[in-house]
Amino acid sequence: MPDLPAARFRPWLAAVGGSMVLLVGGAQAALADPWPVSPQSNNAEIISQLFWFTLVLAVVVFVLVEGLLIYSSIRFRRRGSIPDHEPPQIHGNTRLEVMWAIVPAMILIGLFGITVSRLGVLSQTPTSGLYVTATGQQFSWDFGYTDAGFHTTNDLHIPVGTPVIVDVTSKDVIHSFWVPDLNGKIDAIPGRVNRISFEARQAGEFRGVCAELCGQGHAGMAFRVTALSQDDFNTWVQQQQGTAQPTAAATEEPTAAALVDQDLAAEQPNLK
Ligand SMILES: [Cu+2]
Repeated sequence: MPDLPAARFRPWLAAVGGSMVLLVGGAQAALADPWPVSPQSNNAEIISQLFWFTLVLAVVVFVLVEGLLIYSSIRFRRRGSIPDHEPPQIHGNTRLEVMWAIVPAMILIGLFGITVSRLGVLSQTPTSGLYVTATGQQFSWDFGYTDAGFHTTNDLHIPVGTPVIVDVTSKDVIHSFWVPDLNGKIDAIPGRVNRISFEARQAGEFRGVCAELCGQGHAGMAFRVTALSQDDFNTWVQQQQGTAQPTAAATEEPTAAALVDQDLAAEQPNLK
């Protein structure tokens, strides 16, 4: 074997090293939220179970296949010089071949069946709950609380323990409404309304994104979902409607709008 200068390997080493860094970095980014491993709703739980079931099955198959491959490569490697006679010719093993066709087929059919049955559960929308519209546009989300008569931008508040039924549409191009902790994605298509629902289990803030590349500002179409207890949600709705009664807490903590008014008054006394 001719001597290869170390310099010839350097670009390869750099490429492999760079790929490793990217892979590790990517995995870290993927492990950050949003990531469907902390389901906070009934529907997200179903998706999460399906995800883990499929992943574990895939890992078992991967380890089995790669293990056999590595074992065979080492166990049956060529030892010594090339033999001058032809190795024994094998014309297949029917039982083995039937087995390795049927077993993967059974696994895939099983996965298909489980997925379809779960999709059936996920596509059922409750008949009553809180109705909200979500309208995507380049590059923000408008949330309409039709019954309460107000809209918000990039800020969805929901009550805990109540089914939330979201009618998703778009004003311009195709977007996709996705709150990983609460449910899967659903397309926002101009001229069409797609319905999705979820029921938050506990109070908290969840990240929502547009999951369809929709233009230059696509990355900016992130929104926040805040799940509140029913009482807190009712208070928030009243605040949005501008009819909130001043409560003890509200008197102690002035709203952001009131603070801005105070600042303006301090800076420009003539305004008063
Ligand atoms: Cu979008």
